[in-house]
Amino acid sequence: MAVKHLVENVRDIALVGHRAAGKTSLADALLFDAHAVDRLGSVDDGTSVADFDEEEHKHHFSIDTHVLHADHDGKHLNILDAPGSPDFIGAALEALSAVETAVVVVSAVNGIEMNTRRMFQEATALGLSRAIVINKLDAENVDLPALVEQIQAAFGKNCVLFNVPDRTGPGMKEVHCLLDPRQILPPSLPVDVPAARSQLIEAVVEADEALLEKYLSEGQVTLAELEADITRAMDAGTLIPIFCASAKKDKGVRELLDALSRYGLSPSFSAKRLAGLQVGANGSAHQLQPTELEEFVAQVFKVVNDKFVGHLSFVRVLAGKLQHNHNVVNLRNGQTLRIGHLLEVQGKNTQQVHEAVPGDIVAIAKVEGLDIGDTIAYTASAPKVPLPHFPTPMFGVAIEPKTRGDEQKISAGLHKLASEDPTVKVAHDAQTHELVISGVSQLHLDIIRERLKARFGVDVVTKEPKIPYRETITADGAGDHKHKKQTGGRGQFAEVHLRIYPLSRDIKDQAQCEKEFANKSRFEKLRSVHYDPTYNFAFIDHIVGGTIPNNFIPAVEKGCKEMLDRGVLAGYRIQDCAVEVHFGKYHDVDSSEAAFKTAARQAFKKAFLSARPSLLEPIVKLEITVPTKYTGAVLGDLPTKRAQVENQDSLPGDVTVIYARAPLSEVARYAAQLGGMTQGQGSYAMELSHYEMVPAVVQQQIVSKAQLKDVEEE
Ligand SMILES: Nc1nc2c(ncn2[C@@H]2O[C@H](COP(=O)(O)OP(=O)(O)OP(=O)(O)O)[C@@H](O)[C@H]2O)c(=O)[nH]1
Ligand SMILES: [Mg+2]
Repeated sequence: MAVKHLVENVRDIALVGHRAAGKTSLADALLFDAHAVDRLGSVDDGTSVADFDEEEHKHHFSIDTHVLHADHDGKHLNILDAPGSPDFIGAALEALSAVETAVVVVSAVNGIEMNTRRMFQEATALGLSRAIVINKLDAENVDLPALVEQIQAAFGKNCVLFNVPDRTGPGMKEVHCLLDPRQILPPSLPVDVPAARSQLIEAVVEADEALLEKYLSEGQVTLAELEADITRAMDAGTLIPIFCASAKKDKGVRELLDALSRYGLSPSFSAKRLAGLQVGANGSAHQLQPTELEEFVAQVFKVVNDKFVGHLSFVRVLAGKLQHNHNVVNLRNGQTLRIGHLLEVQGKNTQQVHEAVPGDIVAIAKVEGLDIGDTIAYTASAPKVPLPHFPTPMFGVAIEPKTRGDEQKISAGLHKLASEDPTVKVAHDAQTHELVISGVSQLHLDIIRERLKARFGVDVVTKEPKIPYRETITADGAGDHKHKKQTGGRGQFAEVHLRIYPLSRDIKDQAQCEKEFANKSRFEKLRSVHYDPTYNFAFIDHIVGGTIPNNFIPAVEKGCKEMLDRGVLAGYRIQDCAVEVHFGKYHDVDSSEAAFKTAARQAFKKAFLSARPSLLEPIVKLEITVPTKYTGAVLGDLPTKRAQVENQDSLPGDVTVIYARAPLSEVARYAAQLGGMTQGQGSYAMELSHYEMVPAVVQQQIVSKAQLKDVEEE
């Protein structure tokens, strides 16, 4: 049973950055140097403690955020190793939502990359303290001063070297700390030591007015004075220390561990994050504090459904103490949940603990009903922690089982996988009857598919999801049908005559429909009207003289409504029309409900086709955010997608937002195209705006494709 720690001795750290910068290698080295493991794990030979998952071994990249911990120098470090591929951004954002410090790992070989920037910005937006690790300094041809310059240009002058390697390249042996103003360092170091040291000192003293004044007037400060102010400077963001390392060669790792333990922010600094969360009754209400004595509040930041350990919900305790064998309330739905086992997690290994204090990151075992972002507490009146922000997935594919009968398993598996990843959404499209899964990218969904197979044993085929077109008419029309069959015994007979009219989209309910459309001035002998808002459809009974007996009228209406879902032109849902039944014939013996339904369906088809039918397509609103230098390229490309640009805005940091509307069919794969145009730096949000008529040429293509399919199916 692990020992309990004091809040001020906890350090919560997320390792983030671009793909393959060496975050997982660094995590393994940190564990090794802290003696949390006996052997230095390696991503290359599959012995990493962090990347233990089957798919991670196969692909050689991280997919999930892995939870690790180590004790060092009297401190308890929770280390969250996040994936660096933008495809798994959801997992990286989960990690950031649970920590005080983001360690942004940069590859010395590649410098700043797309996701380095994104992660740095996300950490800044969350108000986290940030540090940078330049990793892979053992590689050939590394230019350290140029890297530092690049980092400062991108993230600010407050990014300063904290230590320096004796040399870069395969011969790298150690790193030297720049902090002590009086320490004399070897002259051969690969940077300008006095200049780097001044930058470091200035960044530290800037957070402390008295010390800054002393430094400006006397020109020097002591090591003790600097050390006393580092944490404050990291909290204020005046200091973003850059550490030098080679994770693979285990160089600079011990020094990083020392610095994070000694100067890193403890959970006591999470007060900012708790701002505005009130506890207690009105009179005595106070701000939630990150202390053990406070009311207990924790937030779920990661969920796993493991084959072996079962369901695990990872929580970050924000205030108070979480104890095992207690009930908690899920503040999202008021549900009471029994917490049995609490686990401290080291990669795939777990160890039971009795309790957790603010800053602790533990997993709750085998409790269903907790989603990412949920707040749990002992009392239902506790404050709800705001939900972390995750991007809305826009890359969709339709999923079908390879083996018939697997539908149930697929749906259950996908919902489990979606519960683990806030950037996966699963939806059953009622209109197209497809199971559509949306994610960040093709790779992201490929991994989901692999996991579906590995964990739930189901194979699926994917295809582009259908665009939910709709059908309507643009003119009045008419159609009739005589259904007559004589096959031995009792025959079938029904004849139905219909007229069809476009119905204005402004009509919203039965009363309005009666007032503005289905009234006696238009239909002289009107008997009844049934309005259906789902389809903006009206069924009008205008039968005179009982040519269709009253008891068969509902069958006529049913027949027409069946066609609304089936569609006539190309199999899409019909909307905005009214049907009038005005004449028919029946047979005393052979007429039946079924016969009238069939006759009505056929009459409806004919009437619909005579009324200049048209396809409607969904138009989406797009909000596209790009670095300003790509604005021209994006604006030039939009018209090729039948898009209309409506507005454009400049944001701080040389970013432009473009507002446009475009047909969904043209931008269903926009993620990849925008990525290509902006070197992966563009993003967009998309939502439904309205339905519009499809251009005639496009309509022809869709209709002829649908007819081909009809023939095949017959
Ligand atoms: N030369 C050298 N290679 C390294 C170092 N650190 C990691 N690597 C190699 O870089 C590759 C990627 O390392 P990972 O640790 O998986 O990188 P990561 O940042 O975790 O990657 P993702 O999680 O997929 O974003 C592996 O082949 C490592 O062996 C280093 O310090 N020097
Ligand atoms: Mg990794």
